Amino acid sequence: MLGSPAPAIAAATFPNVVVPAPASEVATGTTFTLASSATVTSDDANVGGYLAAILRKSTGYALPLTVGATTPGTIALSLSGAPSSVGTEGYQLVSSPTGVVIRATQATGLFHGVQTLLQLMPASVMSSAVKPGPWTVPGGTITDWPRFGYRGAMLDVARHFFSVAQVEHYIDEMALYKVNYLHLHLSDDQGWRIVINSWPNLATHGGSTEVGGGAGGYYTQADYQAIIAYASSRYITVVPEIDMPGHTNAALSSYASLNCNGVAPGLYTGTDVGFSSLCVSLALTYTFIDQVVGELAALTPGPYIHIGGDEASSTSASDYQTFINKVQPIVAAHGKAVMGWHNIAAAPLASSTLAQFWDTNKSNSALAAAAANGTKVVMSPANHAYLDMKYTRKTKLGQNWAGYVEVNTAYGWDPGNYVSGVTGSSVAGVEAPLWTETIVTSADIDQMAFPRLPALMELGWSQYSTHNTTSFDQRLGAQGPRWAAMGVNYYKSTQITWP
Ligand code: TNX
Repeated sequence: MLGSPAPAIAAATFPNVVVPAPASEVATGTTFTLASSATVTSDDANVGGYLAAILRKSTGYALPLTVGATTPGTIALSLSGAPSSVGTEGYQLVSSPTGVVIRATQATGLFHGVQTLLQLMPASVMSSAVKPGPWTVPGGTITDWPRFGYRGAMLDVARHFFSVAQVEHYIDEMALYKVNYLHLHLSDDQGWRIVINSWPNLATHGGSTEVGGGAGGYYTQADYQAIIAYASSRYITVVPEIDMPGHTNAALSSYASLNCNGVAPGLYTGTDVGFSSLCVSLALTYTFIDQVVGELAALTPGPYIHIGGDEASSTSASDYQTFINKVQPIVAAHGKAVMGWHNIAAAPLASSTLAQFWDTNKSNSALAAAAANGTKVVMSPANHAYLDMKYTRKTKLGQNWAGYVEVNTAYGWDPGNYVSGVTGSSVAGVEAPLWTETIVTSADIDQMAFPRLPALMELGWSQYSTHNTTSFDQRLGAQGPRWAAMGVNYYKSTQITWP
């Protein structure tokens, strides 16, 4: 009939389930269903093995894996043919009725594509027991790459010690949300957690307790290397932190000679901060740092050694500057770049030094000046990014000195435009620190990290054009059944509708 409108064809859309939100999604409306006869091919053995292991457990299918095959399997992970827009960490995922192809330029991109594929499948795919399926994947193309190159999670193993197995468990959880740096806070007033062969008392004495007076513990150098290898199998780089000049009571207690007065203080099991300092005027202090950093650098393949530098309230301002000036070249001499809490911007910073912003105050003139001079900054504002802040007044674990951090507070800021004078290309990324004064078990870690860690990693990965609280809350809700399938002890925020 003349003038009648053409019938509307509903455009297909992907289900709104992927966290972090991908850069681009084009749905076709078709569905792929994994059959028991399906095969997996991969140009990278590690990523192929990772995917096949997860799928075999929950589907019960054989899913034979061929590495470097010329004919693609039902699920094919390919290191050729990716569009250049995906860069080094991104991927393109194409799901058609006959199978799924993920293309990337590097194994890390394939791994990120695999996380997206798993999130497009039913939640029970994450179960470690066989489930019924059907194992469907919606059809279409996802092309995805990160906004920021640094997407970190920090675990404080000093206030409470966590075993290698516990750290690996957390690594597996963070990998689901495209984290690429694990910052290990290895020393503090309450404990020193890694063996340094040239200063053995650090671990044996300094590692012998923790907050509350428990047994503490420490990593042997082999343990530390095992954590690094495990993280690397999930495309995560370890950043070790030795906090100095403050937060050093465990070291000062281990060696009387490191103290200005030559007297070793006792071990400390409380939760105060700001009372300890290395002796800035002592030559031995720098021999100590050189040897500690030397051993740590030799064990660490990643580019950064984190020197802390926070809350040095027992160090005078001029001593603090002297100290940072002396320590930066020591780290550089061992072939590493310095990372430090933003307080280090009180001293002139080397161009390779990465500052980590943690304050609740958005204006910081020293940091803005450093950024104007080329310093890159990782954003961890305590009132949005600290996983040890309570969600609400009722939260049992955690602290509240930076306020309460509910899910939408964790999500509701833009790391690329947050601290005045530290925007755009000055921002290296986002990190979610978990301090552990009140955190003791893996279930505690889960409770504080989920769902806020995925919220923060969406800020780190997703293009800011995708930022939308309504969409995010829906996608986050879709993670709940996945965490249930994995046994993650997540916080059921009332801000989210959990299906
Ligand atoms: C501040 S902010 C600290 C840590 C505490 C934390 C507790 C910063 C770099 N340091 O020493 O563990 O608060 O929330």
